[in-house]
Amino acid sequence: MTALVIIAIVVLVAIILVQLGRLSEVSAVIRGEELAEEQQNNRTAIFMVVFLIGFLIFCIGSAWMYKDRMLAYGPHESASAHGGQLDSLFNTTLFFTGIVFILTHIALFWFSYKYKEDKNRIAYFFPHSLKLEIYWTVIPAVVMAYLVIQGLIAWNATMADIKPGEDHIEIEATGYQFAWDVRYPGADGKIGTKNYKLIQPGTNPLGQDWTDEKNHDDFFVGDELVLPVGKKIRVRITAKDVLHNFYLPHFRVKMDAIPGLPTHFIFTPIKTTAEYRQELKDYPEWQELSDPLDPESPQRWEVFDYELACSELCGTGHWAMRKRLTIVSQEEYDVWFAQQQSYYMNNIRNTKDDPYAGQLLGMEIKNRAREIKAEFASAISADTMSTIRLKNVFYNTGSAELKDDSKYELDEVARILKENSNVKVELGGHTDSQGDDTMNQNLSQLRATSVVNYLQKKGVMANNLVSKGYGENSPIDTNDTEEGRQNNRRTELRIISK
Ligand SMILES: [Cu+2]
Repeated sequence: MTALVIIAIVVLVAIILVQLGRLSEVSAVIRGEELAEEQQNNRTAIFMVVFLIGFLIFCIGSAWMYKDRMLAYGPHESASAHGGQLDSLFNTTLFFTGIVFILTHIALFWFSYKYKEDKNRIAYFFPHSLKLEIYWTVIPAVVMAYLVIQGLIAWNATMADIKPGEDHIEIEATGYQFAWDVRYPGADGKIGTKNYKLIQPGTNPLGQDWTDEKNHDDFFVGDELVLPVGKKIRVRITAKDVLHNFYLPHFRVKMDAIPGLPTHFIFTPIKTTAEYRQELKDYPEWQELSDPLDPESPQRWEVFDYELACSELCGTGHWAMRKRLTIVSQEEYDVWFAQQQSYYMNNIRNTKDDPYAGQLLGMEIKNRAREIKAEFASAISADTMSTIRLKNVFYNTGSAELKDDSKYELDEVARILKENSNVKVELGGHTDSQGDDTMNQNLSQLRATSVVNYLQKKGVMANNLVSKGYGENSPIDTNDTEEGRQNNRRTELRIISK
């Protein structure tokens, strides 16, 4: 509405000026051309000065009025470590160009006024001035050199790569029409290798190489990226189809994402999302309702989020390339990180695409050791004598011979028992109900014995170990389904004294 009124006023003023011009033409016929022309010149000259004053007030006033909405001012001071330097570079440039802008406009319009036509004035002949030429060459050259040098210093500081061994987190952002795939490295801190030839729409969008163990714990984030405050972040930036641009405005991070030419950007967040919101809280424009139609809605500062946007016009769905970025404390980040699920383990493991289908991974072995250790610790501290199921002890079918991959769990059990030499345990063998009862009883006893023998071989004291075959007498599940029978065929470790 206000805009319409302003446009209407401008149009009306223009019509008035045109009508005045016509009026003077008519009056010229009546009063004589010369006099009319002189009056017209005087009027135009005065308009020039009025316009100059109005224009400068408008420029400076609007900059002042909207300064809190621009990056680098008021509530939008940089949220990254390098951002302040870039902001001050922009301000220095604005300072010098601002001086030139104001002086040239004053000169342009003031001279139009001062040198309006005057019949009694003769033009001054001024062919050459060496002094002036030196001034207008040297001053801009010095200012430009200063700006370029400052720019180079800021550029080198901002673009400096991570030094070898420097603590940082590396993530990867791949742009495509119209989204970002953002990949985190998982617990090993390393992003796995990829190859475009391995891209499978749906199952392997980036072409991750599953034979590379570094890929096994990598994970993707959905609509929200989470990063810790105060930590150096290196973002590998790339694209799959056309040019995109990785843009985090509040952090002054902006880099092209180019198909086939990986780029990167390094930044250190210095304000958490919560801290940034607290800063916004003091500004009236951020105290407005987030939804003007809903008086119950929270104020704008309360729902503010940092954002990742694509700032390359990459196609019709360009606007959809947005994600939230939440900056949290290191402790909150660790909690979030621990909850993330590996893409490989959830989507690829033991499918036809898994080169390690049926084999144990180094990561899984470590996880099993960690798991049994935790179970043992809680069993020892418990008041009752608890039982731990050895989920990863396997035998050859119908035999008591241990399979090779049982050793990972048993080695860990042996290590724990040697550390806790006051603890006595019973190893119990269990079968399902299929087949002959006596045979099951014997098999379970033999299996328990072979576990005891293995543990003894690994250095556990013989009088701390008891073996017992339970046959099919202690089922923990139904024997009517294959899954139930599988649960019943098991080896258990029971603490009998401690
Ligand atoms: Cu894009």
